Amino acid sequence: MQANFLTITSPDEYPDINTMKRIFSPLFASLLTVSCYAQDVPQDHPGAEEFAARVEAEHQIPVSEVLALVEQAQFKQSIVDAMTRPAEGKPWHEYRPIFLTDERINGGVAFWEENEARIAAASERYGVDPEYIVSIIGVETFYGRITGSYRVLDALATLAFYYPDTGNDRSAFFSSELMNFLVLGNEEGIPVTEVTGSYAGAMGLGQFMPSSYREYAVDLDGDGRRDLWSSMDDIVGSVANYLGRHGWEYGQPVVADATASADADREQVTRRDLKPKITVGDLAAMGFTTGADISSDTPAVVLGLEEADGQRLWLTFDNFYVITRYNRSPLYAMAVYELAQAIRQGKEG
Ligand SMILES: [Ca+2]
Repeated sequence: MQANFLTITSPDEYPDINTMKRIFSPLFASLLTVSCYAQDVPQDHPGAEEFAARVEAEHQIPVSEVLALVEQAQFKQSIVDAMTRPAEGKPWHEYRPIFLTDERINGGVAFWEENEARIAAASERYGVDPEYIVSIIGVETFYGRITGSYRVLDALATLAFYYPDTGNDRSAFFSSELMNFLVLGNEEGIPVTEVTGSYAGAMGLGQFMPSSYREYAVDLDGDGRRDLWSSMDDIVGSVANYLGRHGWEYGQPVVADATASADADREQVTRRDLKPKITVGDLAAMGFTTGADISSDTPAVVLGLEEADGQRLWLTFDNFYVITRYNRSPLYAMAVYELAQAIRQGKEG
């Protein structure tokens, strides 16, 4: 089309206005189409064919069907950028204020009161303290106010096929999540080219990744569908089921303040391996004690977090570890703990 335009060179060949309209209207129309709908042009992605072959082999979805969906995924630089600067990179004293706000605490009390019966039902059924169900939904999406505006298909394909070089290549994880997402679409009739979520592809009020959705989402309202976007019963039930299945123990401690003696074995202080293996009694013998009333045979970990004025120590227990199954960061789990306490206090008023 542009080549035709350039061939009009001499004045007497210059077309009249009606001819111009005939030439230009389709030209502008097509330019307009290209600029408005550029995002919908199918894209080839590196590794997409190999990925499609794996999906067919493992889940019997034909290669052609997989490729037709994956080609609709759009690479998003903003997703790569978000992945390279997660909030979990901040020190605790900067991370904490993001979540421990009056608005989020009061929002949690309101959310709990609005959903009192279903939260109580989920808490009882799955054996999870109710304030933690509320707190996780509060930290994840501010009780549904921020569920993410990225197309999940774009997020997962971008991170599966274009994972940024951060020294920790998680492309295989996102490739597996993309596979689970396509399977989820097949199994549950979720419109995979439409649904939105976080930049990492987490969905709904509880921000479930596709593999978690398939494994842990529940149909608590009994309508035959697991809907983590709009069924509040399914949402609170699924969060509770997730924690319950990962070993939550109702009414058991999550964390306790800790102090270290001058000769304490500082090697025990960690932020990485949060699975409790050493008992509170043995940790006391190594110099770490707590003022809380915790049985000496309770397994614990000594966690150190940076406050503005230096490191603060905590003992964390099995329930804290269960929260890290939702998000590996100890900052995340501590925010969930503190928000849960504040919401419970606010509710009991
Ligand atoms: Ca349902």
